[in-house]
Amino acid sequence: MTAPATDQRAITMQVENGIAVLTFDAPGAPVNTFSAAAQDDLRRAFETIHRDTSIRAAVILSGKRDNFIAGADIEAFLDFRTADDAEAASRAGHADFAAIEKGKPVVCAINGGCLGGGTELALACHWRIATDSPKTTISLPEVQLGIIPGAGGTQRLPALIGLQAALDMILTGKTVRAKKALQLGLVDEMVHPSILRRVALQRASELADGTRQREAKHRGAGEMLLDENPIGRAIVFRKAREGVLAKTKGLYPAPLAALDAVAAGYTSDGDGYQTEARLFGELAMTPESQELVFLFFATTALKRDMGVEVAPLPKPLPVERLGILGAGFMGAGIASVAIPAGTIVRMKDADTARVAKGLAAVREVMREKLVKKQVTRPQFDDLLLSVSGTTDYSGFGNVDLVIEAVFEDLQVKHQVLREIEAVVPPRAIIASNTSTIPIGRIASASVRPERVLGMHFFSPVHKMPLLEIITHDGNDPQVVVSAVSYGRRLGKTVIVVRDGPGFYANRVLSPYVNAAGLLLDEGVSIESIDDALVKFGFPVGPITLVDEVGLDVATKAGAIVAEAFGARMAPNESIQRVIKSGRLGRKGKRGFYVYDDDGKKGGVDASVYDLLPTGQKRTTVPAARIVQRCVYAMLNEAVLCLEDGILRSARDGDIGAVFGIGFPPFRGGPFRYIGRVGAASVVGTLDELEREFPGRYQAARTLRDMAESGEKFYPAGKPV
Ligand code: T1G
Repeated sequence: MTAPATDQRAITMQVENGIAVLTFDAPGAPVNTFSAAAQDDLRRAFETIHRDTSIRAAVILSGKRDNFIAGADIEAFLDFRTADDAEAASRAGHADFAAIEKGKPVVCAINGGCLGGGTELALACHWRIATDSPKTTISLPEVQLGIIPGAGGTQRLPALIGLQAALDMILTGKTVRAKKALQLGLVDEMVHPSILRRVALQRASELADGTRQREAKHRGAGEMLLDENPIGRAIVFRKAREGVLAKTKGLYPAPLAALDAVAAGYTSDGDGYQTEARLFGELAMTPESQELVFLFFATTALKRDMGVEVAPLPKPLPVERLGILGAGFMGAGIASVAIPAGTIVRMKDADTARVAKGLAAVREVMREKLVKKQVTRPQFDDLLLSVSGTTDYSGFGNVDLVIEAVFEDLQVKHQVLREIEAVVPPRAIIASNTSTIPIGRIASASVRPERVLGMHFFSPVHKMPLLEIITHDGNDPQVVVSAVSYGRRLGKTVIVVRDGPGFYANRVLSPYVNAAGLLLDEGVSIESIDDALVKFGFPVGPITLVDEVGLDVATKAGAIVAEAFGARMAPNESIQRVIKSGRLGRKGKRGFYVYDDDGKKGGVDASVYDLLPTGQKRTTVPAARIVQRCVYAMLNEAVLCLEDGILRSARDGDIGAVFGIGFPPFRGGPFRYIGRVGAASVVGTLDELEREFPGRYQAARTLRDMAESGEKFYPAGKPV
């Protein structure tokens, strides 16, 4: 069946020596997905393959450079109206892949990203080949969308690679590369991309002729002992459930449902596929899944946003050489993400001891990569050769970008800015990693203020995904797009916000932390405050967060926003008193919690209560009220940031809160959460809180208008 000239089909087929070669190449799309049309193409192709006796076997491969198949078309989820709709989609997938599994031999030739339904297609095939390209990755990421594999993955993967290995992939959505996939038995061979097609056709022919059989992967005795008998499996499932609950606090239904679906596959009546389809349907309609799907589309749309409203878009300037001022925790953290991105880094600090400490911190992060086999030994050595230290400005004469991460003091920043502008090339971009000082104030000391902006990383830099880029009115758009583009090269999720005290992330975090401090002032226990917010979905509670960030940093940030926003941000007593007592938190091994010599966090340090307004006397506030007081302060401030033009869109606000300050992903972010609860209800709660805490919860005008109009921050459908 030859392809007509402008074939718009996603999957085309050609037959060579009795082998049908299916090429998946969705027209005009950067990645292949199982849209309804692509599924039809696949179904039709396999009907032909089964019917045509001259066809002995088939090969499936992708026509895309770095993508095999990215799974089901997630946009189609937006059309599911009921759980039955979604269940039907899963059943259709089951039928299609069962037809492939039961039919003539099919070889799956994987090059590039293979995710979700793409992996499930591979599992239904009879031989899997993956290329050793670094772009070739295999995963079942469905739980990250709040669903489970719905096209047989919960059934076929355990059968192929064993229960424990399968659960490890399904419950985390983790990605494996070809080498690991081969070890797991997930693929049968690994080849260089240049020979993939030839080897695939050869294998298809051998399978058809019966000269090649799949050998089941050899499994270790321990694995067999647990996987292959009901008692062993019961232990595996129990352990896995404990692990999931410990990690998710029971707030994410998908991984628990995945366990049920996998377990159903081992029951005598073998209705694993039924269970998978039913649970897939139910999960697709959960708010958790809908918010995680929102975050997927919001982050992919954000990848196209260069942060400026000018046309044509200026071309980003290259950043090959980076100068970092301050080799402390943040400076060294920035270096540790810059060198893996291929940047040559020169790091300066006041004396050799500080420089050496910074370089050692960079080495530690690289060593972690070596231990996790993310880099080879030679790559590890090369990375460390890309960073050097200095106590003067030698080596700064040809940098493209400078990021200063020096002490949070305007005078110090002005001094450093003047020094650096005297040595760097005029084209260099100068960024401040300040977390609160308005960029306009810093740039006021610059001879080239249009090239000065904020690049606010979050700690620890190599773990926190968000980068907040702060612009001031005088910025050159090319400088902004260059910083955005470089931030993405560092693997960061980048939002661009406008200048103002606390920018976005710290401005919305401050009233949240302050509310927690006011609860301490009233005698509420540290545990009940942190537990309430962790149960709401934050990774840690606000008091733990203050200890993590450092009481000095938190207090400095609090002071800047309090000066700017008055009563609404007026600081609480408790945190002030603890910092005045000299406690810094984890870094000083004394704060609200106790820390052992290695800085490992223990329980609450009861002696801290002696420093607080009510001393050892405690009062109780219901957890729901604690959440209201802290979270609603944040919600309202987020809307005020949009009103003040600090945020360019609600989308940036949601992504910034989720990826920067731990707002629960399954709640979508502050604006999504307001949308779910309803603006009228949010305003009602704010008004009630404002009556109790005058000046702290005055609802934003936008919220009042929305409460009237019923308008939402996001129209129905795909967020852009
Ligand atoms: N569905 C719809 N659109 C998708 C998509 C998908 N699965 N994957 C990518 N896109 C769009 C994306 O929105 C963007 O669009 C463009 O492709 C490029 O993406 C039955 C039910 C594949 C690693 O979770 O992780 O299978 O913004 O900018 O950085 O069990 O996209 O250009 O308009 O991200 O190179 C499981 C999700 C589905 C994979 C590529 N699959 N995708 O990253 O490009 S559920 C996933 C990704 C499932 C089965 C179940 C990444 C990528 P636009 P991009 P990239």
